Amino acid sequence: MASQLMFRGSRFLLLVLVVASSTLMMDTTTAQLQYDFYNTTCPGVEDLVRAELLALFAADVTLPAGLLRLHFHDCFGAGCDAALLLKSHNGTAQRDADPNSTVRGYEAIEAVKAKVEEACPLVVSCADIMAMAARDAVNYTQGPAYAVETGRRDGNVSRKEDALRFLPPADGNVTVLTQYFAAQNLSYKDMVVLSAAHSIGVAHCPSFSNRLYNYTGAGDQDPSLDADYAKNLTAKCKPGNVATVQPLDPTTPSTFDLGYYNNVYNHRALLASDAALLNDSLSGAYVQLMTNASSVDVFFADFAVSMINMGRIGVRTGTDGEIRATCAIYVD
Ligand code: HEM
Ligand SMILES: *[C@@H]1O[C@H](CO)[C@@H](O)[C@H](O)[C@H]1NC(C)=O
Ligand SMILES: *[C@@H]1O[C@H](CO)[C@@H](O)[C@H](O)[C@H]1NC(C)=O
Ligand SMILES: *[C@@H]1O[C@H](CO)[C@@H](O)[C@H](O)[C@H]1NC(C)=O
Ligand SMILES: *[C@@H]1O[C@H](CO)[C@@H](O)[C@H](O)[C@H]1NC(C)=O
Ligand SMILES: *[C@@H]1O[C@H](CO)[C@@H](O)[C@H](O)[C@H]1NC(C)=O
Ligand SMILES: *[C@@H]1O[C@H](CO)[C@@H](O)[C@H](O)[C@H]1NC(C)=O
Ligand SMILES: *[C@@H]1O[C@H](CO)[C@@H](O)[C@H](O)[C@H]1NC(C)=O
Ligand SMILES: *[C@@H]1O[C@H](CO)[C@@H](O)[C@H](O)[C@H]1NC(C)=O
Ligand SMILES: *[C@@H]1O[C@H](CO)[C@@H](O)[C@H](O)[C@H]1NC(C)=O
Ligand SMILES: *[C@@H]1O[C@H](CO)[C@@H](O)[C@H](O)[C@H]1NC(C)=O
Ligand SMILES: CC(=O)N[C@H]1CO[C@H](CO)[C@@H](O)[C@@H]1O
Repeated sequence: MASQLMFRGSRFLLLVLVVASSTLMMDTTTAQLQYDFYNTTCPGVEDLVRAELLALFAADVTLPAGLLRLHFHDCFGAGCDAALLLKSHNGTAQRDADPNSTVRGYEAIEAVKAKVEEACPLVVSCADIMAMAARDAVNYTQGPAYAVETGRRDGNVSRKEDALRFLPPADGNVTVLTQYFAAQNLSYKDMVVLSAAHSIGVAHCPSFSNRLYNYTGAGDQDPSLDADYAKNLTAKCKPGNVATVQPLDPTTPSTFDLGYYNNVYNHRALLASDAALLNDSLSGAYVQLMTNASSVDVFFADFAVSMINMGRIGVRTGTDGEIRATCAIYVD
C-alpha cells in the first residue's frame, strides 16, 4: 500500500516536470505561472520578501503557522488571488466567514507588500507574496525548501460564501476531506500530505472540544482519542472556553517535521480531520510510513509538490485580475 503511494508520488513528480518543461515551450498567449516570474520586473523580490519575513518571524515565532494557513484559506476560497485579504464594510468578504475567524497574518502580508511596493511599485501581486510567505514559513520552521511559481494576479471579488463553501470541515472524514480537495483539483494524496501542515501552529478549543465532551451528541468522548492526551486536553479546554489554544503537534509545536504523523498514528491528533487519516487504509498506510524517521525526505518532497499544486488553484494570470498597491482594501 505504502509503496504504491510512493510509486504514484514519483510518477506524479515526473508528470509535474513534464508539464513544467512544456510550459516553457508554450507561447505567451496562454499565461501561466512560472518560476522567477519577476526576474526582470522586480529582481530579488523573493529575497526581499524573505528578509522582511525573517524579521517578523523572529519577533513572533507563531507567525509562520498563521501565514501557511492564510495561503491555504486564500487558495481554497475561490482561488489563490489574495481575495481573502479584501475587506467588506458589510461583513460579506471571505475573511468574514466563520472558518476565517482565527485566520491570522493579514498585517504581515501588508507590511511585506509595503516594502515590495517601495522597490517595485505595482508589479508584484499580493497573491504571490502570500505564496512566497507560505514557502518561507515552511522553511523557517525547518521544513522543506522549495521554489514557488509566481505570476499570480489579484482578484477584486471576495465573497463570504466562497470560504464557507470550499473550506473543509474540521470534523470531516477522509471521504469528505477528499471531496473538498477534489473540488479544488487536488488529489487524495495532496489531502493526506497537506494535512501535515498541522505540524506547526495551534487550534482553538472549539475546533476540537466536541471530541472531548460531546462527540456523537450524547455527552461522550471520541473513543479513538488517546486517554492520556484526552486528559491533558480536557484540563486545558473546559466547556465553553473559546480563547484557549492548543498546539496541533504538541511534541514539536514550532517545527515542521514528522511529529504530526507520529501523533496521528498514536491517536494523539488534535482535530478529528487529522485523526480521520488513520481510519482509511490508504491514508493510514502513508501515516504509518511517516512514523519512520527515514521517510522525512519523501515527506518533504511530497509536501513541496502538493504546495505547488495548491498554489495553482484558480489563479489569475496574464491580463486577468490586477496588481494593487495595497492588499487589504475595502471592496464594498
Ligand atoms: C485537511 C483539511 C483541513 C482542515 C479540516 C483544517 C482545519 C483546521 C482547523 C480547524 C484549524 C484550527 C483553527 C483554530 O481553531 O484556530 C487549523 C489550523 C491550521 N491549519 Fe488547517 N485544516 C486543513 C488543512 C490545512 C492545510 C492544507 C494547510 C496548509 C497547507 C493548513 C494549515 C494550518 C495551519 C498552519 C494551522 C495553524 C494556524 C495557526 O497557528 O494560527 N491546514 N486547520
Ligand atoms: C527570467 O525568467 C524567464 C521565464 O522563466 C526566463 O525565460 C528568463 O530566461 C529568465 N531570465 C533571467 C535573466 O533569469
Ligand atoms: C454594502 O454597504 C454599502 C453601504 O455601506 C451599500 O452601498 C452596498 O450596496 C452594500 N453591498 C452589499 C453587497 O450588500
Ligand atoms: C531554508 O532555510 C535554510 C536554513 O534552515 C537556509 O539556509 C536556506 O537558505 C533556506 N532556503 C530558502 C529557499 O528559503
Ligand atoms: C463520512 O462522513 C459523511 C458525512 O458525515 C458520511 O455520510 C459518510 O458515511 C462518512 N463515511 C465514512 C467512511 O465514515
Ligand atoms: C475514526 O474512527 C474512530 C473509531 O476507530 C471513530 O471514533 C472516529 O469517529 C472516526 N473519525 C472520523 C472523522 O470519522
Ligand atoms: C479544475 O480543473 C478544471 C479543468 O481543467 C477547470 O475547469 C477548473 O476551473 C479547475 N478548478 C479549480 C478550482 O482550479
Ligand atoms: C451535545 O450535542 C447534542 C446534539 O448536538 C446537543 O443537543 C447538546 O446540547 C450537546 N451538549 C452539550 C453539553 O453541548
Ligand atoms: C500530558 O501533559 C504532560 C504534562 O505537560 C506531559 O508530560 C505529557 O507528555 C502529556 N501527555 C500527552 C499524551 O500528551
Ligand atoms: C525505516 O525505513 C528504512 C528505509 O526504508 C528501513 O530500512 C527500516 O527498516 C524502517 N524502519 C522501521 C522501524 O520500519
Ligand atoms: C476588478 O478587476 C477587473 C479586472 O479583473 C476590472 O475590470 C474591474 O474594473 C475591477 N473592479 C474594481 C471595482 O476594481
Ligand atoms: C480576521 C477576520 O476578519 N476575522 C473575521 C472572521 O469572521 C468573523 C465573523 O464570522 C468576524 O467577526 C471576524 O472579524
